[in-house]
Amino acid sequence: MKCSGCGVELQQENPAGLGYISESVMESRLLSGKEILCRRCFLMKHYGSLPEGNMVAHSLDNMKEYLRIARDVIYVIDISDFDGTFRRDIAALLKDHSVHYILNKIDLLPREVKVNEMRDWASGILKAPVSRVRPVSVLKQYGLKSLFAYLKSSAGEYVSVGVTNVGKSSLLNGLTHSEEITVSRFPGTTVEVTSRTLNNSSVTIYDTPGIFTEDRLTDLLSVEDQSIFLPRKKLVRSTFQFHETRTVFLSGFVRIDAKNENDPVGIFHTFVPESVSVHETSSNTGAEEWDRWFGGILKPPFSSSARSEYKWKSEKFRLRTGQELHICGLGWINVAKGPVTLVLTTPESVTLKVRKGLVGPKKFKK
Ligand SMILES: Nc1nc2c(ncn2[C@@H]2O[C@H](COP(=O)(O)OP(=O)(O)OP(=O)(O)O)[C@@H](O)[C@H]2O)c(=O)[nH]1
Ligand SMILES: [Mg+2]
Repeated sequence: MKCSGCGVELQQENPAGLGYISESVMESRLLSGKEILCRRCFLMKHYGSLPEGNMVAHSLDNMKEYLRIARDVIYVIDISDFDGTFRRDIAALLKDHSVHYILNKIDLLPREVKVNEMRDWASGILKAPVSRVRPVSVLKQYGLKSLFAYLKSSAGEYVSVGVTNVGKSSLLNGLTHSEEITVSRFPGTTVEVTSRTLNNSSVTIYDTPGIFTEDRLTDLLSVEDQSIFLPRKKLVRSTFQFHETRTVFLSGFVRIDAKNENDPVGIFHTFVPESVSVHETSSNTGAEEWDRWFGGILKPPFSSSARSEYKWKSEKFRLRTGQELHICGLGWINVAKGPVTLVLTTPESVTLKVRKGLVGPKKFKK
């Protein structure tokens, strides 16, 4: 028998292993007709906690296996971390597939970004027709009805893939009006492929474990910290207008030294989850102050850790009006009035990407 939350084969021998359920719990759940969940799913669903030692990291090699399941692929992307969740290495594996892109979590974007604009923007980057790019918010149940109609008209079987925490399992629950598949704020919730047939249709979708990445800022956080970090509300916009140089910290992990090249002022916005500290300070701020603030006034990290535990790099970018710099796993900087020169100091592993702005330069004046 399989766990109805994650699809793992249930077992009663090894309490530390996947699929464990004690004999007495199994009996009582069977008698009462309640869903049969493994201990891990039970704790995640009902207590929002992740039992220790139950992490399984899935890789691109695992994804190659999942892709054998169906020719039609649903690639779920988190629009609030577009460059961290739409990945060239995954895209390369999808060459022989028919790909349908889901931009999930659109509820996190600023109100000013209209759905059609983000759809056009993404379709340009993904090099896919607009019809193949479906913006949704599973949380707000936005776009699910039309997605359902679209999927019914396109194919019979889909395999849903993506990196961890983008909402793949939530999407399948949303499409089937159920809460059966385990969803959580922890990365790596799904550990086994599981499938559902959409109500009143012959469409089957396979949900797969999320691929773990190494270049998102969130990858540097503990699993607990990642769950605190995960945004539920709209990303917070902060605006910086400056004449000469300015230093801004986004969390303890990103230092931005900005230089205006414009006359008279440069303007940029930052967009980050509400749990991230945004701190503007003097450009003379030294390494000792930063060390002291790390994990204190500059969060994340939410738990105590030292800045010296990480290797750091500094990269310089010259950005024009309308361009953005995405910090994978954190958020982005939008240049409303450039050119500006930005020097970003971040942990070495974090990928930074210059892109055409999702937010147009005239959206927010200040
Ligand atoms: N804000 C917002 N959060 C969402 C949305 N959809 C899912 N989430 C949240 O994102 C987190 C991860 O959701 P899951 O469905 O478990 O993600 P997953 O891609 O299946 O993750 P793995 O199984 O770890 O690969 C949960 O906390 C969800 O509540 C959405 O539309 N908006
Ligand atoms: Mg999942």
